[in-house]
Amino acid sequence: GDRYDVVVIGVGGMGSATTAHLADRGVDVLGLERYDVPHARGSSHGITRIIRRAYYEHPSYIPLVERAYDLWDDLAAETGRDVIHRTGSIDAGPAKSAVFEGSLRSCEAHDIPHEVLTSEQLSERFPGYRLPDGYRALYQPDGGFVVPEQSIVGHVETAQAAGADIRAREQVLEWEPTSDDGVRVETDRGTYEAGSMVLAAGAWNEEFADALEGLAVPERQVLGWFQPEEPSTFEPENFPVWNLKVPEGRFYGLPIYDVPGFKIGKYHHRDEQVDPDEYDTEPGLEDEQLLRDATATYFPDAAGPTMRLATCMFTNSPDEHFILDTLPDYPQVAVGAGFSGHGFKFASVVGEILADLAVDGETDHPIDMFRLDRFDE
Ligand code: PYC
Repeated sequence: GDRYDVVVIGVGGMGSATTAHLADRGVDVLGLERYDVPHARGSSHGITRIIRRAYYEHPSYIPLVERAYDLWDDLAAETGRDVIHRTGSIDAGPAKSAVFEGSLRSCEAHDIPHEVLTSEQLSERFPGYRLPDGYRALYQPDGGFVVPEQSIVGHVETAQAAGADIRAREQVLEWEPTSDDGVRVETDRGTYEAGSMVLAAGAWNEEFADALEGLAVPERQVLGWFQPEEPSTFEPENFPVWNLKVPEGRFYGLPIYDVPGFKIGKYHHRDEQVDPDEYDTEPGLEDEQLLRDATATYFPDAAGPTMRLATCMFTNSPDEHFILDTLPDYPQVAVGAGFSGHGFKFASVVGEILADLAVDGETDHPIDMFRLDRFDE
């Protein structure tokens, strides 16, 4: 079979960025994608994906998101593609909620510009929001969204221009280590050998490494777009992206962009763990109602007719923090997994980290928190 320096399994958000970084370094890289480039069966579609510096999940993400912003700007400049938009971001909830308090803590720890608004001040400034009295909202002006399909195509074009081979509709069946500490990868079309390998297969990662068993669990999600009464209220200039903790759960949403509707989703939508090849990709009425109810309560002017619904997947790790590492038994295999519903914004920097791990076995980026050994008993 053919020989490469690195084979990347999965050419979605993370894998496409990885191929671009590797090719840019002069590494001979093959990217293998089971479906299309891009496709809508995984976790790298849906037209808009939130990016935010106010990282309530943990301050350790902030150095990575800062680098991700720079790399998204570089990709936009290099390709001329519509990759990133800045709308500002809102992280809101009761004054004592992890979403609000966590984002405030992260901004304070890293000197990130921000403002704290009451529910009333928020609605005055951005009239689309109607939060309960007593809630707090952190506004961070650099928040916004990344356009996933454009990002993937941009990274693939960049990779190809630097000599990468990218192949869609080619399914990896299995891989094995070789006696020279490389890998052999068998697909439904051929066999390849390489010095190292990157697992960037999203919801399919678990199939390729015993060490990931139970640590990267696919979950069905649903996105909804509803027509606002007055569209301008929900256009990017007037409506920051948001994360919101309310009694019904944790929701997120984005302004109108490319679909004639306000976009909303709920984290862990209906808690449905799924097989990525078998799940119901068709949204149903129950899915829609859950998103419509939250829209009617907290964004009443956006709760008009349904414009679009889509499913996608989270791939959850046990602590909902990322997995970025090499495999314990196979240092020639780098893994990006378990992004737990908040990874896409980092794809540009994850590509850089996985390229580092594939070439050098290590990275200068601060990834200690994301190592696999945190799950060891
Ligand atoms: O990280 O802000 C986020 C996000 C929105 C939807 C899923 N994750």
